[in-house]
Amino acid sequence: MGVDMDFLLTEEQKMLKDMVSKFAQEKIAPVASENERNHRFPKEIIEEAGELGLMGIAYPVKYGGAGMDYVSYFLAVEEISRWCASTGVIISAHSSLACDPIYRFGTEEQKQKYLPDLLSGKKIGSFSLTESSAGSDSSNTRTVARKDGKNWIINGSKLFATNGNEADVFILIARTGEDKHNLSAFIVEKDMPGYKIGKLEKKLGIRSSSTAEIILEDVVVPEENLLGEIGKGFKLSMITLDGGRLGIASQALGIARASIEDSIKYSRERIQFEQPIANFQAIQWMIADMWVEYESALLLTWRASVMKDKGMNYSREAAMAKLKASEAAMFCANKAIQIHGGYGFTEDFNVERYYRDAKITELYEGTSEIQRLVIARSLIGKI
Ligand code: COS
Repeated sequence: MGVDMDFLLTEEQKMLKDMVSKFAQEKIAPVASENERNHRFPKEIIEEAGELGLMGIAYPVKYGGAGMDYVSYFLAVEEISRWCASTGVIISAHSSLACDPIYRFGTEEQKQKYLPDLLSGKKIGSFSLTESSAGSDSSNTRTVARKDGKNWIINGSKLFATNGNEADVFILIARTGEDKHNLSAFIVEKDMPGYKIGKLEKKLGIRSSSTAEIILEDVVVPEENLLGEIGKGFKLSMITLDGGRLGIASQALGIARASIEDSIKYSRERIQFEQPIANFQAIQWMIADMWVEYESALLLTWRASVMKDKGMNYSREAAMAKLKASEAAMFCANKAIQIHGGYGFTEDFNVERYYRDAKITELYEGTSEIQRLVIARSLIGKI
């Protein structure tokens, strides 16, 4: 099904989109459901994605990236999520939440040291901000980093780290001062002493991606691994999450599109009352509404992506895109099951997976309530 907005793309963006779509249909689609059911991380797919340049699309060639723009990257996340939302978030968390802060805030040495392996997919990245008492309220971070000679010693624990179980490199946020927002970011490697993976979450959806607890017991981090300035880790996280939210918006768009495309196919094939159910207005209206939701979210995501490419402030626009796209994904996945009827409730069709996967997009990288708060504050001001 042609997407009506392709005319806005450059030739390079179209080529990338086609290449990713082909890769996703050939390599990801056939194994997506089985991997998801078995909570299996798609290691070989991520390796191949790395070889194709998909783990570092929007980063300069000199650090091992593909040298393309953010619009291209978000298009790729949507194409992949169309077939497997777990793979979509693995790539998005790696690229937006781990590579982006290193590229944006890192020293030249840090970029040279970490980016080539991350952008080529040889290593996987993760971002550890959330804690048991610091979910929406990120600045309530309890994990503490204290300076000891030429090292930082970090103690605490983190929750819900996407890619946590497979990642080699973590962007870790810890408290470095009393003031509520006095947090700092560190580049932590999984082999650093005192670093441990804790509980792996069993989730409703996106089960091929890992969601891990991270335990930090006197982890020794060399001082050169401080990322950005001391005490500026909260802002670094918020800026990083602005980009991450566009990754999740793109993932949600992929789920919405999958729901629509599968529904159209099914409604053309399913015969009831001696005709395809696509003949019924009840079905047609659902599909029309799904498409309007999808394209509204696509336009918002597109605008914010272009703003990111232009170096503009796009916090509000990213929040709007994520809010709308996650609601579109939920709406479309719900309708997709309705159109599939009882079959949609079984594992014989993919729509039950889309429905389970869609829900997380309203939760992670800022709940829908946090997106509304960001949007409202930017309009009204902080009261
Ligand atoms: N870009 C740049 N700076 C930002 C920013 C952004 N997107 N968001 C906030 N800041 C800055 C503010 O400008 C403020 O700076 P000054 O102290 O210089 O004025 C500082 O950060 C503190 O901001 P604020 O007072 O708004 O912080 P709050 O503690 O009230 O938190 C929310 C704001 C709730 C919006 C923030 O904590 C948030 O986004 N929470 C959700 C976190 C999240 O998405 N978690 C998901 C898990 S991540 S895997």
